[in-house]
Amino acid sequence: MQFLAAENAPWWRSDEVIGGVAGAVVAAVLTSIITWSVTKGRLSKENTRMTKDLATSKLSANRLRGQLESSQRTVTRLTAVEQKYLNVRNALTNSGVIQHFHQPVLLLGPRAVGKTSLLMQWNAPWERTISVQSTRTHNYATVPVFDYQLPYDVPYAADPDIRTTAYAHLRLRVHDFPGEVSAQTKALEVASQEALQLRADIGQNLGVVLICMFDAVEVVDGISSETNQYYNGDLFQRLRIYVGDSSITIQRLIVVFNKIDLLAKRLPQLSQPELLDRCVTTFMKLLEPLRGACSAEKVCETLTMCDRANLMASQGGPVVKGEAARGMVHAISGPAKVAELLNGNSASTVMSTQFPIVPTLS
Ligand SMILES: Nc1nc2c(ncn2[C@@H]2O[C@H](COP(=O)(O)OP(=O)(O)OP(=O)(O)O)[C@@H](O)[C@H]2O)c(=O)[nH]1
Ligand SMILES: [Mg+2]
Repeated sequence: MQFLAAENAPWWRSDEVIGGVAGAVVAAVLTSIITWSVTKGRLSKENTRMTKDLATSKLSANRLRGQLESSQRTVTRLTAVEQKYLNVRNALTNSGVIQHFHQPVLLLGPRAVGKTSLLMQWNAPWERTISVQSTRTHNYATVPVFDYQLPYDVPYAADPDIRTTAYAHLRLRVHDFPGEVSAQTKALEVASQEALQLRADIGQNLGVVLICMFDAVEVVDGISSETNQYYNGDLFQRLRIYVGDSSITIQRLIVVFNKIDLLAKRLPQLSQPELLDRCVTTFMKLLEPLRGACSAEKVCETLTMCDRANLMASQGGPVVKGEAARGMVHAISGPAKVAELLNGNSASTVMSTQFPIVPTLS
């Protein structure tokens, strides 16, 4: 059976149908055009935005690439620096540091008793050609006592993260003065400065070492007026006061009777202990001004021969040096080191019995 429209045309050829289809097509086309147009506009905007974004991203990528390259260069440089630092660190760790400890020593005594000769025995014992001249101004020399490795590591000063081996170098700083009374002001000044320095450096109540020298021949010839004036000079009076107010501490008083060779020639019948006794008896009263400045156990005495013209016969220099170093070795290295290094190398202590034990100030 067939559906026929009016005038016998097929149903799909009827005007109504055609019109409806056309309308629908036109509507669809229009819709598509509008949709396309709207979409195109949006896409175009989107495209513009994305193009911008892309450009921005490219810029950003370029910047990041630049930063990456710069960082890579930095990393390369820092890797080299790190390697250098590790090398330096290794070198410093293995190098060790030296801690210097100085014991101040003051050589005191009138003209020509042999102060400079004693110092030269310590400072340049191999030098036989230097003739000793009268000292014109204060000077000092550093005399090594001994060096050793400390039993602990210490932080390196330049970088405390680095710990390294420490070596202690113990030395005497020996001050030599002219033997005139006028040089005593300088000696007192040096004693005060050294006392301060010692407290700052070592922090213990160490003090200065005084070496009071005498010309032993005065046992026979009588005490000279120069010797009398020197030991009754301002220095010894003032030292008592400074010790009293704790500005200066005397670590050790070493009394040295020098030129024992000449005294022995004058008194050939006496043995060395007898010569020493004669010296003690003769010179003891000259140390009267130091009574109260120094307690008995700090006093010792010895005979010496320091003539450089006869070095082979020299005597007593190492004993004086050992006594001067004793307090510092004890404080820094301990009593065992004192026993190891200084036993059998000590001065006698006859005079100490004549010093008051408790310091007194008038
Ligand atoms: N025979 C002998 N002569 C000595 C001895 N010690 C020093 N002398 C000599 O004594 C003289 C004076 O010695 P110095 O060491 O200059 O004495 P000083 O105490 O430094 O003298 P000043 O610097 O003037 O205060 C020098 O000619 C030394 O060679 C000694 O033990 N025996
Ligand atoms: Mg001198």
